[in-house]
Amino acid sequence: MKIGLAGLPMSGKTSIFNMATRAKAQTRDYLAQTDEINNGIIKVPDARIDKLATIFKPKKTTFATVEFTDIPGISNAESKSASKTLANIRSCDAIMLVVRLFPGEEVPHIHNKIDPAADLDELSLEFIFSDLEMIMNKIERLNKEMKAGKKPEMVREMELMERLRKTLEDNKFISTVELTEEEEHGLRGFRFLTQKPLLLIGNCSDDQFLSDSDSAVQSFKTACQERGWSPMLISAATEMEISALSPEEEAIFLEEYGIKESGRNRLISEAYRLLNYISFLTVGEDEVRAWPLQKGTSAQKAAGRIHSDIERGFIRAEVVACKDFFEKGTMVAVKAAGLSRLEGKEYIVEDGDIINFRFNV
Ligand SMILES: Nc1nc2c(ncn2[C@@H]2O[C@H](COP(=O)(O)OP(=O)(O)OP(=O)(O)O)[C@@H](O)[C@H]2O)c(=O)[nH]1
Ligand SMILES: [Mg+2]
Repeated sequence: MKIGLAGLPMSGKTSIFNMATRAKAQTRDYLAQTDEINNGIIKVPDARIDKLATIFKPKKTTFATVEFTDIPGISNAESKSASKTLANIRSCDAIMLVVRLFPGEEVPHIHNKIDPAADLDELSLEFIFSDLEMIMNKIERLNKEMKAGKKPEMVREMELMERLRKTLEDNKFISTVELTEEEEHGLRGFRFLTQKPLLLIGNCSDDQFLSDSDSAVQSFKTACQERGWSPMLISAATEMEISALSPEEEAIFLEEYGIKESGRNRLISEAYRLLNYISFLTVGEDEVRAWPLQKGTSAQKAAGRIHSDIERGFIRAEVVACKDFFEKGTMVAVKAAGLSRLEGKEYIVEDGDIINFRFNV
């Protein structure tokens, strides 16, 4: 799963990328607009895995991972680099849109002032236009095909495309359209920008982070609310410094400043939630591991995440909720208490299930 950091130029995307991945990618200075895309893979912090590793003392401990990609700013729809940027965003599974809230005259800005609501209008228009263009092309192709011979599925598809067109022309995102499972499936190939899971990051100063009454913060939150998007505040400059510390130093720093959770951890867990992901766990002497999985996945499909042989030869899944395991302390005690379940292939895996697959190949 890949999460794209997108937004207007100079909003702090690369700073947030550095904070999330502990990387040291070049942030923007006045002179250089970098066209570079930064990619980084980060492990998803998981206290359950830490705990299981101390119990099983495995040779290897593996956390779930999320891939972040930092995309240069969208400047304007006319330029070539803008369409390249939008294509890069299209290839992501979810978008984190970075909006600048922090003040500072010295940094050039698209409206020459800090105006999160206007930034959001501009970004959403770029996305809407880009999707609309794809839909218009599709409608044109369908019209041609229908002239050559009208088939019922073409009529259905045309009806859907017209519905999406109307939505976008009304300035709304495709994610607001109710789709049947079949329609949803049919649209997957388009990778519409306005259909992707979306998280709004307000990049603010330390003062703004602590003050709810700041006007930029207010305007950002209201604009998100109006559109039904979830907002999150991060002070990228400070968090980038925090993430350059060693984990021990970081813990001391956070404690000293009374910060409950680092921005990096908040960002990663939000990313997980945004993608509707859970983790199932496997344990043993060789490896303790978290496996990311879309919520609602069956046990047999989950087995396929480990190996296609296990999916194919699936017999049963032996499932123990890790909460029960931590309470009882050992697998023997869990079984004695009747808390180990044998589940079939249709069983829907839950977050924190410790699973041992029985299979036959
Ligand atoms: N004061 C302050 N400055 C910041 C903050 N975040 C980023 N900056 C500064 O803003 C400038 C742009 O930051 P970047 O992270 O490079 O922004 P970007 O969105 O990646 O920019 P492009 O890739 O060029 O679109 C840099 O000079 C940063 O140091 C912040 O939270 N506070
Ligand atoms: Mg950048």
